[in-house]
Amino acid sequence: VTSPDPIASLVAGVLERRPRAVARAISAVEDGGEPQREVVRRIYDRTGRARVVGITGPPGAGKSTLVDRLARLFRSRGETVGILAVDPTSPFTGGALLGDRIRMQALYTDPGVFIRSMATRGAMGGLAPATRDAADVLDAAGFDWVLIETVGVGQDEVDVVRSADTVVLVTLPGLGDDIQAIKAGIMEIADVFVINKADREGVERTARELKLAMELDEAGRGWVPPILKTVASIGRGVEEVAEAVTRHRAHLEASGELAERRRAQLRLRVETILQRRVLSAADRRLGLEREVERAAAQRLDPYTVADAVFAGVTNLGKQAEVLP
Ligand SMILES: Nc1nc2c(ncn2[C@@H]2O[C@H](COP(=O)(O)OP(=O)(O)O)[C@@H](O)[C@H]2O)c(=O)[nH]1
Ligand SMILES: [Mg+2]
Repeated sequence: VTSPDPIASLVAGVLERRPRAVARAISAVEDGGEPQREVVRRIYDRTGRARVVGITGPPGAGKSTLVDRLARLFRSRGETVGILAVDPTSPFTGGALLGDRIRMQALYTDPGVFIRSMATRGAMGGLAPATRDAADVLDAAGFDWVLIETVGVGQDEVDVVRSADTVVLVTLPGLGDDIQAIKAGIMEIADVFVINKADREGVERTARELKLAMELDEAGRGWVPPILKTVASIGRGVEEVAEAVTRHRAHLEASGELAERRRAQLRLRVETILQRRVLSAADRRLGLEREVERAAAQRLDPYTVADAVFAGVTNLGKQAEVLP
């Protein structure tokens, strides 16, 4: 890099939607530290325009296939699409059949599409923050849509999905008990339900089960999540999914809920950054591990130890020495 301010040229490239700059900016937010913060600081006022959609559900449900179909549909309307894949079993990361990868390859050559798989390990500031920041990068780059694919398990993944304006839960017929598993955490935040592989048996039953599970927490939502059936592999029902997502966005805007969600998202991000920063300061600067060992030897209670460590962190903060 020849520029005296590498982040500035990187950010300029992002705003011009240059693929290499977008890719490098996303690497920067994955690597953590000052570059991560600086990239987000400088692009943030250019974000907020993209429609951010989280696509979640169990492995093999057809999320990648649906994302692929949605991307094609949006492109056929002249809209641009950024895709973030957080799923380690995703074709983007080489987990699936060769055919899928070849299919995705066609999209790679289209400058209106940017596809990136997030490192599920090694994001220094955490996977969820890195993914949200990457979505910001795509948003600032002017992509009309940001599609985030992720398997819906674990707190990290739930946090990723929470940073979307619209959450699409993709499931498949015959999940049975798995619906109970999905329920924990994701079900409550799904805005659109998709039963993919509707070419298989058991679609109606799964639809009934979903509807039952949903009705329990439907009250007062103001938005009744539609249950759609798709055969993503041949594109059937994909227009309806796009339509539902668009309708949901309109609902968010009309009801004022969009601003509310964005506030909640910001809060979640700030909380995550704070948690990590306090822990990291305690760990790296105050020798948390050593403290714990000493406390264990002296049989100190956890509150006393936490008080002492927290006092140390507060002190670091006063000295403006809080860590990345
Ligand atoms: N029968 C059937 N197969 C599908 C459908 N959608 C996707 N598949 C296949 O299911 C497999 C898993 O799909 P994939 O999109 O990778 O699922 P993901 O793990 O949720 O991303 C792939 O072999 C797809 O070709 C569908 O609607 N019907
Ligand atoms: Mg996938």
